[in-house]
Amino acid sequence: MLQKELTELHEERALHREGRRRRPFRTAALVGYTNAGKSTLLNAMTAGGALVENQLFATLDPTTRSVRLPFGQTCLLVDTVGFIQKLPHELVAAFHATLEEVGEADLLVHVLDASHAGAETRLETVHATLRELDLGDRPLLLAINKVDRCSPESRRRLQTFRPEPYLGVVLVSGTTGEGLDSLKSAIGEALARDMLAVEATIPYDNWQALSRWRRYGVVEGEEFASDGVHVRGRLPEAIVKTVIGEVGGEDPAG
Ligand SMILES: Nc1nc2c(ncn2[C@@H]2O[C@H](COP(=O)(O)OP(=O)(O)OP(=O)(O)O)[C@@H](O)[C@H]2O)c(=O)[nH]1
Ligand SMILES: [Mg+2]
Repeated sequence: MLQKELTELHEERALHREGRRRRPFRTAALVGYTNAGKSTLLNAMTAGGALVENQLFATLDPTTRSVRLPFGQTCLLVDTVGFIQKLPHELVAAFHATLEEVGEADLLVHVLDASHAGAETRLETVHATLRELDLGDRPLLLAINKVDRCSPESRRRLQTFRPEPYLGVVLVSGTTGEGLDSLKSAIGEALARDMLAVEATIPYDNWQALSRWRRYGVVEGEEFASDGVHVRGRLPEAIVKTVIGEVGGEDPAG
């Protein structure tokens, strides 16, 4: 019976992964302790209206918003319920909804409260939680939040903080807006890592292809030639064909 359950679980995960690959938009989930400032950051980055409150578990339902990244790429940003070591019983259901969202994410952005005394212990707890949830190998960025409350010394110390296994560390403040552009760039770069490198010539009468490329992928260079726009960049595998068609595209990555 256990073997059967394991197999089913495995198949389910594979389906989820496949689903992730087929969606054109990439998804990044904000994870971390309660009160770290996840909802504040989501609001600041998307100018939306996610609930922000200085209370335990202000976020009970995951909230998703779209955000424009540098180079015009769009991604979905998911707000989640904060992780803590021992979850009150009545919040388990809310936590499960969050876990489903987190499980679907292409990238996790761990939001850490720099002004909290036990920040390093919390970093470890979140890692342990992610490992328990089988999310230990998901690409990770660290957003060190509330740096507006840090002393110049601790800022300097944090600037050289490069813990494993993060792809990048960004110092941010959801309230002052500091570092948000850097965070967006870091998210864009991390999300483009598993896209395919593509070069194509897009005829001038197919402007939709170019706008789709900008929306779902990354345009790294474009040149206006007589036969169309020569574009170089990256695209999610799932939409290479719909964007550049069967003809005119090359895939240098193979
Ligand atoms: N000084 C300062 N305060 C911040 C910053 N970001 C968030 N806060 C404050 O921290 C408190 C918690 O912020 P939230 O965004 O609700 O935290 P959260 O991580 O979403 O919390 P949960 O939804 O409970 O998991 C609020 O009072 C915010 O105003 C920041 O960059 N600097
Ligand atoms: Mg919140």
